[in-house]
Amino acid sequence: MLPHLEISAVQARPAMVPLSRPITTAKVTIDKAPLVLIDVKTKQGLIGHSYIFGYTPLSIGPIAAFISNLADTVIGKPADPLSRFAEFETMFRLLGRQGLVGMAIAGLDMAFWDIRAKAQDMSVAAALGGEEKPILCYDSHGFFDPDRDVGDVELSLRQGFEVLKFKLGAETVEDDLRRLRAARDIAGAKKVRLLDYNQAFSSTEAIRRVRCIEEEFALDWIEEPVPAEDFAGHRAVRAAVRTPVQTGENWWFPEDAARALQAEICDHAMLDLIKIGGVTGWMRAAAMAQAASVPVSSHLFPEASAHVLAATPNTHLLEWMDVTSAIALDPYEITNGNLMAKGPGFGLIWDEKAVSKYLV
Ligand code: SMN
Ligand code: MG
Repeated sequence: MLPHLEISAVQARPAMVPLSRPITTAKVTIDKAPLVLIDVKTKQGLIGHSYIFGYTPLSIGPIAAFISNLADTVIGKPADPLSRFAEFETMFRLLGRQGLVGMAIAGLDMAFWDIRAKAQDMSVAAALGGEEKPILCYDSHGFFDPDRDVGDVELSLRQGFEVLKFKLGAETVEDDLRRLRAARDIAGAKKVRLLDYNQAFSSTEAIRRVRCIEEEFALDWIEEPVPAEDFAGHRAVRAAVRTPVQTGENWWFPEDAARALQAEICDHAMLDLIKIGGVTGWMRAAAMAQAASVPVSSHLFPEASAHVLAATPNTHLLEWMDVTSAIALDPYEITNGNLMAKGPGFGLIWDEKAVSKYLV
């Protein structure tokens, strides 16, 4: 029986953390990572660490404040992820767990799993019954600009990535093709394998664009060609093009995964730990994907994703995007295009000296 891991304190700190590479889509540029750092302490002295990526500086203050409100509902209770997850589900049945509410719940769930694994002196991967093994990654590039981003692609090659993703959605498909060709000239056709439209188009325009691109590029997936909630649009694209359709980074909790998989909107699924409901949500959604024979990849959160993908039977790819190296002691590093889970817990330790520079 695990020692009764009573939660004694919860800390949520908003921070704007420098990125080694800005995140660019056709519409927005994120040059600093808007994060909420979560630390859950237990009476027995363990500390669970996790973080939330908030997409915009506007979100991190409210998320941190909401987590502080949630703290009052868990202090004095055991850091048992499944019990706390069920309690939050009941607590927010009327309000709903989408948006900042869901992100806060997921962030706490991940900190609880970090504690549970540390209490057994294990990694989260091992605590889930998985093996700490190298997970094949792809390097997630942005809206490639040949005049700005050549060095980023060359670094990917030096790091041993075999798979690269680029975000597209320029004004014209000709401009998309120009960008892709420039990336292929550097990396070679075999490595330019994934495209992300970030929900940019109607199904008609997405079909037109993908049909143009797949004439010249053999892709493993085209991601979010239409708005995430447009299931009919995803299905229409999937039926009209040869390239597999990828989506899922905007599925809220396993219930959204169930609806999307039942509607057969995609060939692949990519789960976002903070939107799918943390580790608890991930394990449930990944099981549904396996039952539907849909391969599972991760979105963001590479550190924790290396752990859950090690316990996911139909693992496909881990999205590499360096978000925490500026604030982590012993940051995760890519080895020959792969990433390996390390413990104890998620193997995430904050460099408090660095963190203090970026708190907002
Ligand atoms: C993405 C969008 C915005 C921020 C981070 C990542 C993108 C992806 O959808 O799949 O990497
Ligand atoms: Mg995406």
